[in-house]
Amino acid sequence: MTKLILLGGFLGSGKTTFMVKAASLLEQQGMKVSVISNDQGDTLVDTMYSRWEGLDSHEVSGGCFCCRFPDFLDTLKAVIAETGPDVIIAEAVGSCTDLAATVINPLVSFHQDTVEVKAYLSLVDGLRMQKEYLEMDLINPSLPGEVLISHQIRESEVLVLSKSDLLDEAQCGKSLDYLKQLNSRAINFVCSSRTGEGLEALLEASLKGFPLDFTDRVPIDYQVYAEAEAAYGWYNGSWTIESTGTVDPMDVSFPLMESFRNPELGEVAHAKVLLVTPLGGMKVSFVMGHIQADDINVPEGEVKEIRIVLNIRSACSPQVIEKHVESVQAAQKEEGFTIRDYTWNSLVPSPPEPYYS
Ligand SMILES: Nc1nc2c(ncn2[C@@H]2O[C@H](COP(=O)(O)OP(=O)(O)OP(=O)(O)O)[C@@H](O)[C@H]2O)c(=O)[nH]1
Ligand SMILES: [Mg+2]
Repeated sequence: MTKLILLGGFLGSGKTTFMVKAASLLEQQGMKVSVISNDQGDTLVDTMYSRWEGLDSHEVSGGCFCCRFPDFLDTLKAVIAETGPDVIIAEAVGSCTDLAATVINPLVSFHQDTVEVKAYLSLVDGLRMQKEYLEMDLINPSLPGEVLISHQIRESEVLVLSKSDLLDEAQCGKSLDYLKQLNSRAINFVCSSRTGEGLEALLEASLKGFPLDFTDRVPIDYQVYAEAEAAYGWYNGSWTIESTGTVDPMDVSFPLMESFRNPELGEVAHAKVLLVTPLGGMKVSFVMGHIQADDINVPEGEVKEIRIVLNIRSACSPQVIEKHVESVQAAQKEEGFTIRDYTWNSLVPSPPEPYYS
């Protein structure tokens, strides 16, 4: 039977990067793998990126797995019927929590003939642990954002300290101590999708399966949870820029990524960009001021046009993000580009109403 690994963890914590690296590793070991992305909107960088990486990639859009449980289940069934993978890795929306109760438990209790749930891994961003999480009170959370992140860490039985390549030994040790304080029953892993550190051991353990006993539900106040999610504006858009001459895609990506250091946007939890050109593409992310490229087949040379796919989740209203994108496009026009085929949607996540509550 197809095995399922579900990934949770806050926005930008490294879920997609992990999913893509893990899927490639498992495929190298001879397994057939499919992946499922999830988002509140559509036009998803994550789906396009994983597809571009050669993976059998699917998505549940327009709401999170918990609120769209029937869609998630239908997608699982369709993927299994059409592709018959050994493993499905599914990535939840980063601002989601309570997945153990609303997704894992129902799958294990009512749908064990569809899929064998093996692991629910919650990624904890190693970089955020060094900065933001030290300033928050996750042990006795009171602010909505604290409540959400604290719950994500506390509900999980497997915590994955991500981006370990950016941490030294002392930082890793300190972070693990802190995670233990927050959730003493969880099994902890340290992992880097960039270097591969810890990945194989984690995957091996995941496929064997972790105990999925979530009968002692970790409580969360849904009103506070809704408030935490609604603090973020959500924007997904795409457009094509065309040059009369030629352009190096790097010269487009750099100012675009730097533009997110705009205080009007508030805290940019994650801005991800896919630049698609006839020569290849690249994905670049901005997480809490940290810019990093994930190679696909980075276009080397000059091109005449670039498709830009942009997903932003930031602590401001969607209207502020829309205005920001308009100013980016105005700057691109001033540089001599023609802009066409602009489509976008933006929203504030609506209060979570899980199918299984
Ligand atoms: N250095 C380093 N960077 C990483 C690692 N994993 C992910 N990243 C970077 O972190 C950024 C966000 O990674 P994603 O995988 O897109 O994060 P995500 O959790 O899927 O984000 P959302 O889907 O928006 O919630 C990207 O720039 C990645 O390159 C890692 O192990 N090491
Ligand atoms: Mg992702």
